[in-house]
Parts: sequence; structure tokens; C-alpha cells
Amino acid sequence: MSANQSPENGAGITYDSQFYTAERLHEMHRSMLFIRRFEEKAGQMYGLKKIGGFCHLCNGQEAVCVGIEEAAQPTDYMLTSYRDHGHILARGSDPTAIMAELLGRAGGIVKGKGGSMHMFDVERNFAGGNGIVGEQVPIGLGFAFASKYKDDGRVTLCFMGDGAINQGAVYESFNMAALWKLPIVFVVENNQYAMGTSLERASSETHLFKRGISFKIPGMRIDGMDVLETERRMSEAIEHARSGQGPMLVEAVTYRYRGHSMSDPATYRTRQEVDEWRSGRDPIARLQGQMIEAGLANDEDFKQRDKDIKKEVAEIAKAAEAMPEPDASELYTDIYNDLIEHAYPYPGRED
Ligand SMILES: Cc1ncc(C[n+]2csc(CCOP(=O)(O)OP(=O)(O)O)c2C)c(N)n1
Ligand SMILES: [Mg+2]
Repeated sequence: MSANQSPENGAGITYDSQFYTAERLHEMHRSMLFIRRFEEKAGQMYGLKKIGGFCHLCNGQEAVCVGIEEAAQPTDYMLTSYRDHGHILARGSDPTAIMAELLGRAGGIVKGKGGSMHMFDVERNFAGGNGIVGEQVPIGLGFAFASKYKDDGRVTLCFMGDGAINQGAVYESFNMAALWKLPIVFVVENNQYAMGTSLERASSETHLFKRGISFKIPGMRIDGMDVLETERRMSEAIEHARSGQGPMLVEAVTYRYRGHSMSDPATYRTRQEVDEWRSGRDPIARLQGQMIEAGLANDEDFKQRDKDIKKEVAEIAKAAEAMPEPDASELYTDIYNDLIEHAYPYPGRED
């Protein structure tokens, strides 16, 4: 990493021969900080019982969300697990609609009917938000197959956790993706735990990037706490897939600061371990440090940004809370019609 001036672009940072303009770095920083504060607000609203059901926060994992989005094209497909708020925010979906979804409001991104685990945005090629561990992998395979079939130049970015990678359907998908050279990048967000089970307790091969070897899928391990490294390496992986060379497996090493979900007391790890990641490797603090060192910003600038974002997020939460709940008739929309037609008469049905 070095600070420098580029004749065309002015001040910035060069990381691994890639020049990042000050503007782009500020945007990446802003995006990560926004996700952090959004998640904190969601945690707070959950504590107040305003959000119900399952809710999985991604604090600590922001560099993965933002770095990968930076490397991708908006037309690329993206599929995630239930830990999806950060990814959809990084995609650029409306944060008020996302907060409204968490609150079960009609203005939610899926009309308040999906909740935290089932974020979806067709316009932004974001296909969830999948609650079953590993479910998104065979579905992502289908997206990539469609892209190859239609020759539309899109790449599918399919995220999964360190727990999900032990699912059988993942390996069936690896085989077909490699066999047919599909344009897909599998990203394992290795945050060290699957609920309360550490990677070492659950996996015989803990180098998760090697899991594609027997399918001839090349793999790489990246520092998922470093947004610039994530952007760089993901750009290479995406280029590999887009150029017709088939899938790539990327293991992004990261850490979740909060419990698995809101009901997790996190007794399976020590406070010291969490502190080591938080204070030593935090992705937002790291980029801040790099930008200060490069003379692109100072402490005051970051403090002001934090204040502005906190205010913005508070306003978003207020606006989302003010939205009405879905009408009861919504129970019967967006579901398989057959069920309505043949099985479930409902109040107000006229036949
Ligand atoms: C098929 C299936 N089995 C079990 C569960 C319960 N479950 C929910 S999350 C989870 C752990 C997954 O951990 P990981 O893949 O590492 O993702 P992370 O939560 O760390 O992001 C489990 C076992 C589930 N949702 N689906
Ligand atoms: Mg995990």
C-alpha cells in the first residue's frame, strides 16, 4: 500500500498495482461504516422488540460486503445466506426498504413478508437472503447456468458460510459448475463459527479455499478484514469467471463481532478473542488508518462522517417505523396460486 498521486486522478492509494482514487476510498469507507451503524440500529430495534423473528447481523464482516460489490458489476447476480443485510446495502438497495423489511412493514423490500433472512431485490440482481444453510449454492448454480446458456456476460457471486461449505449440495454444485465451466465465484465467508461451532470442531480440512480441488476449481484465501485486498482478489476471481475459465472459490477470512443471531449468548468464545479481532483487525479502522496515512482525510473528517451516518440511520429507522404493516390480504399474494385456488378459502373470497 502506498499513498501517491496519479496524473489523471489526483490523490489516492496504490494497493498491489491498483490505483484507488480518494473519492472511491471515501465511498468504500462510507459504505462500510453505514453497514456497521445500520446493523447496530437493527440490533437496538430488536432489543426493543420492534423487530421479531430471526435476525443475523454482519458487524465485522463489512469489508467482504463492500470489497466484493466494488469488484462486481451491478448486472452480476448475487446470492447470500440469511446474513444478508450488509450485502444488499452494499448493492445499493434502498436502506429504508431494508429497515422496513426488518420491521415487517408494507414498504419493506419484499413487502414485509420476508424479514431479515429473506432480502431480495430483482432490480439489483440480488437473489437473497436464503434461510436454509447452503440453499443458495445450487440456486446460484442455476443462475450461472442461465448466464452461460444466454451468453449474457454476467457472473454469479454466491456466498456461503464456513458451516455451509460442509453441505452435500455444495459439492454437487461444485462438480457441475466446473464441468460446464459456469461463470460463478463461490465466496466462503469464513467468520470462524457456524452458530456455536468453531471451524476446527466441524471441519477436517480447515483451508476452505482447497475444498474445490477435487473438482478442479482453483481457490484462494484472502483477508476479508481488508477491503482493498478483497476488492483486488475478487476482481481477479470475477475476471476468471467472466472470461469463460469457469468457477473460482474464494475463502474470505473474517469474523463476526456479534452472536450468531440475536438470541446467542456467545459463550463458546472468549471476550479476549473478540477483542483481538475488533481492536486489531477491524476493517473500518484499517481503511481509516490507511487514508489518514495517505493524507486523504483526518480524524475529524471520520468523526463527522460517523455523526452524519448515525443521524441518517436514525431517520431511516423512524421513517420505516412510521410505515403501515402489510394488509391482511397480503397473506394471499405472492404465493403459489394453486394453494389459494384449491385448498384455502379465505375471508372476502368471492366464489
Ligand atoms: C439445512 C440447515 N441446517 C441447519 C440450519 C440451522 N442453522 C442456521 S445458521 C447455521 C450455521 C451456519 O453457519 P455458517 O455457514 O458458518 O454461516 P454464518 O452464520 O457464520 O454466517 C445453522 C446450522 C439451517 N438453517 N439449515
Ligand atoms: Mg460462519
